[in-house]
Formats: sequence, structure tokens, C-alpha cells
Amino acid sequence: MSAAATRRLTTAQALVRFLAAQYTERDGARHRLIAGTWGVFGHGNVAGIGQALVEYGDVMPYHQGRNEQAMVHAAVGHARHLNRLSAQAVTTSIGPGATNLVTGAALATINRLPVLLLPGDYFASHAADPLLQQLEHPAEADVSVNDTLRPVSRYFDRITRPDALIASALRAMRVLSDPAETGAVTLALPQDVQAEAYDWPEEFFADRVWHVRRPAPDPAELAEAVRVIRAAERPLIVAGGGVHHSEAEEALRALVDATGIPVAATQAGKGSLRHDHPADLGGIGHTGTAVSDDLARTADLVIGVGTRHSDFTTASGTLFRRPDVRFLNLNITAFDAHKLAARTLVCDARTGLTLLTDALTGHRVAPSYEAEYRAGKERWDRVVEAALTADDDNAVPTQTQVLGALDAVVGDEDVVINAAGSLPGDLHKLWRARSPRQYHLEYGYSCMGYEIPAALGVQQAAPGTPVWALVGDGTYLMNPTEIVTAVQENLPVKLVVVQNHGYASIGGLSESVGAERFGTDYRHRAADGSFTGAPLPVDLAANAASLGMEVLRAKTVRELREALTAARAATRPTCVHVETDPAATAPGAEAWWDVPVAEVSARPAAAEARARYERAVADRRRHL
Ligand SMILES: Cc1ncc(C[n+]2csc(CCOP(=O)(O)OP(=O)(O)O)c2C)c(N)n1
Ligand SMILES: [Mg+2]
Repeated sequence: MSAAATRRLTTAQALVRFLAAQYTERDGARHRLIAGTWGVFGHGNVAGIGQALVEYGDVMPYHQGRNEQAMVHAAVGHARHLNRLSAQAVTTSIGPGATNLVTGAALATINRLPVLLLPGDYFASHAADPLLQQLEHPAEADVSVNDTLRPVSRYFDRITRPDALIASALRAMRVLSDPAETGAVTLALPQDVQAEAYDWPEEFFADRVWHVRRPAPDPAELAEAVRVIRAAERPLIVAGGGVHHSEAEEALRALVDATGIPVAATQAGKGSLRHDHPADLGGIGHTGTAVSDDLARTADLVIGVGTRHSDFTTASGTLFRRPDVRFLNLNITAFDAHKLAARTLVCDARTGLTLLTDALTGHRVAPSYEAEYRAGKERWDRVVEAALTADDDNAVPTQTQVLGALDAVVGDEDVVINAAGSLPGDLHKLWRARSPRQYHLEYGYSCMGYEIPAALGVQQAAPGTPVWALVGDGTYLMNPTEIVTAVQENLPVKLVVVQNHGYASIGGLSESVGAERFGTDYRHRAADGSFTGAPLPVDLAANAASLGMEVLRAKTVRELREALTAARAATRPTCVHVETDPAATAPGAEAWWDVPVAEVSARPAAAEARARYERAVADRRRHL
């Protein structure tokens, strides 16, 4: 008997070779599980993973990022666009490079999107402690700054000797490809171990396929779900991100076409039905449409499909008002399925919806209910049209008219990315989603600075597709660094910068909670110490140009339309900069959102806001 074949490689080389051989498979289609690796090098990864990436550049594409958090956002954008069937890795140096990952990791985990994090770590041997950038904990010698990644990771390990990688790498792949568990996965890599050689079993490097399962529901749960749907008079589906992750859009449409049950969508679920489908009611909750929120208030059965039921969706527990309202949650995680004391259907969305459609044969909601929501949808369509349309092409556009101009130039395939500020609310209410992948909102973490790097990841996932990152001026300033990467890789992403001189969204919120817009405008400090001087002379268009983008400045609605048309056709990364008219043209909130207001204050604004708050909070229900 000859000894099993082995290959002598460093730990870093073995990891890169291993990652290059991992695949996912769902519905018979194979994808690279780790399609590429982003990296910023420093001590802690330059000699280990960095050396391995040069050595194996033929099998593992490398992308040079500028900021670690931004690299995670890019990877998340990529994974979301590919329905989580393909992820990317992110390698960092030790210390600040590693802790810059924390925000991105939280974002990935909250949104249930896979990313593999490979931060460098202190020497496993402790031979040279303290290293440059090493945190010393006097009483716990195995603590490192990478431990900040534990609560935001779905799997975490520190690889303190080479062969520990074998078991841990397999577990990491399982979590990344598991539809119920996926999120950020961290393998912290002590820098001495990265460079250490080991005789790896040859089998470790063989192609390995991770089947992404579509679990079917428990028969008793399915029977109960069918019973409650048949008994409901005013059922309403709340479509969440799980519909997209499962590629269940067709299955949802089939159910809706057969039963007439209407669909309202969360930020992650919008686009589950095309906007012009007669049963698509648009967004739900605090940023929802009037028709969705009216139906939610009177629904007797709320059917959540792939949703986490966040506070925006439930209007902080005030939206579902009918005394006898009941919930049914179809979700691949039991954790989410059990929310709101719901009846549960723990399964893959596409599988579950298809089984429900079969079992509900012959069942349809009452014609009066259909007529009611169709009329509500028509009324809302007129609200949308009014908000998107500008009367005067020579005027400075409002923010909703910016969306109208974009609506006029995009095709079905365009992807529109956004995460924070006042744009998510306007988009949720107004955007006419034409295809399942078009509406790309990161609203689990609503992280300013997601948009630009995410556009890079989406563009990598969908070459040739027009990809738009919409950003406010505040968001732009938070994280414009990956513009340089887009220029370097010639990714022709399109950036729309909406200039309104500060945090319009938080300014409005601040005013409504009695905080008087404090600290939300970008203005000079005045003589009295307040920020009420002239607007700051920032020129974000010049900034984007200085980083290498083509820049088009638009001052009127007409110029904006022309600039967006040119940007759409551009083959280089292009920025459209538009100054907006602060006049409010967005429809107001249809439902509440809980932001607690000061219970005592000497200032009248806060006292009035508190009185309004107490009236609103009295409507909250605990669904038990
Ligand atoms: C990283 C991060 N920090 C802070 C916040 C809180 N926040 C939400 S929106 C916002 C202001 C956004 O400003 P801008 O991008 O200009 O959009 P606008 O509100 O003007 O539409 C802030 C500070 C956040 N969501 N993300
Ligand atoms: Mg702004």
C-alpha cells in the first residue's frame, strides 16, 4: 500500500487552491463558490495570502480594493445579484485592516448574504508579541481585534496551525452555501501560520460541489397553511428578500395568478412581481404605498414569504391592526418563520409556493377584494406618476423627479442600487421595478457607503448590464474610494450623486422627533456656534473627476435626462452630478416608525414631538 498523495504548500497557498476548487450547484447549474478575492495588503497578509494569490493567479482572480469595508460591500453586491450562489473572499492585513471589516460583515450577516473574510491575525507562536497593530489583553492571551468579527459572523475560526484549516475550510464552505445559515464567514489567519508549509492531502484540492438545497415543507405545516389561506377573506402576501434568493419570482406569480392574493414587498423583496402586475401593490410599511398599508391594516391573514418582518415592514408593530389578524410565515429559517407568533412553513420559497399553488387549486379571493385592491393600485399609480413627472424641463429637479428621469432612461435589465438616506423611502414608494434583479436596496443595515462598491460587485457579476449607484451627498462623502477601483478595472458603473447639502433624511427625522435638524446640514459654523452659515463649498463632481470618473453635471431636468442617457451608453465609469430642489415632492409616510422621543425636555419642539409620539405608540400591538 502506498501512502496517500500529499502536496507540500503553505497554509495560504493551500487555502487559495482549495477555494478555487469549490462550487455551488442548484437546479443543475454550477457556479464558482468563491469567484474571486478582494485584498488590501499589509503585514498579516502580504507574505502569506498575498504570495499565494500571485502563485495561483491563474485559478483565483484578484481584485485590488481601497478600503476593507468597501471590499465587503462589493462582495455583498456580487453575491446578492447572483442569488447567493457565488461569493467572493476579502483578505486584509492585521489590526486596522481587519477591524475595517466589521461593518461590512454585519451588513452581510444581517442581509443573509455570503462573504468569506480572511483577516490576518497575530503570530500563533506568540514569538514576537506585541506585533505592530496587535491589541494586548493582559489577562486573555488568545484575544485579538479579530474577535470583534465573532458576533457579526455566521462562522468564525482562527487557524492556529496548518492542518486545522482542513476541517475549518469545509465548515466555512458549508455555511456560505447553506441558504438558511449564510452570512459573513471569518477565517482569521495568524500570519506565521499563513507562511508555514504542510503536506496537504491531495484530496483537499479536488473539485467539490456544494448542493444548495430546496427543502420542502413538513406535510402537516403545509396542510395547515392551506387551511388558513382557504379560510382567509383578506389575505395579503408580504414578499421579502427570500423570494429573490430562492429565484421564486415565477412561483410567486403563479400562486398570485391562480388565487388573486395581492403582494406587498419589503425593500429586499421589491421586484418579486413586476410593478405592472395587477396584484403588485408596491412597498409595504413605513416607506410603503397607500394601497399596501391600507390592505395591511385590514388583512385577516398576512403571509410572509422570505421576510424578517423588520420594524420598517411592520411599522414598528402598528401596521397589522385587525383584531383577529393572523400570520403565516414561509421561510427557510425557523427563526424567521416563528416571528409574529405565526403559523410556520419552514421551507425553500420556490418549493413552498409551488406546493401551495397546487394545493390551493380552485381557490380564489372574492371578486370584491380584487376590485378593491386594483382600484387602490390605480390610485397609487397616479401618485407615482405625479411624483416622477416634472412640469418644467428647465427647472432644477426635485429628488423624485431625478427618479422620474432615471425611470425614463432605464431598460428592464438595468440594476439600481441604494442603501441609505432619503432615497430608499422614495424608491420603495415610487420605483417601477421591471425585473427581479433591478431593485437592489440594502436596507437590512442601510449602510451609507454601500452603493458605490456594491455597484462594482454587481457589475462583475453582470458584465454588460447597466448598473447604477444612487447616492446622496452625505453617502458619497462616507465612502467614494472604490471609484478608483472602478477606473482601474474599467467597470463602467454609473453613479448618480444627488446633492442636497447634507442629511435631508435625518434632518426631517430630527425635526419630527423634536431634535430641530441638529447637526444634519452641511453648512459653515456661524458666529453663534451653530451650523447655520452658508452651504459648504464642496464640489463632489470635481471630486469624482479627480478620482478618474467621467463626470456630467446636470442643472435642469432636461440636462439630467441627457446626462443619464449619455451615462447609460458610456463604456467608462461615469458620474452624473445633480443639484436638487429641496421642495418635497415625495408622498409622505403612510405608516409609523418608532424612534423614541425625549420624555422630558425644556424645549417646546421636543415636548410637542413627545405628545405625538405617545399617541402613535399607543397603537402598537404585540402579536401573540
Ligand atoms: C454608515 C452610516 N452612518 C450613519 C447612518 C445614519 N444615516 C442614515 S441616512 C443619513 C444621511 C444620509 O445623507 P445623504 O446621503 O446626503 O442622503 P439624504 O438624507 O440627503 O437623502 C445618515 C447619517 C447610516 N445609515 N449609515
Ligand atoms: Mg444629502
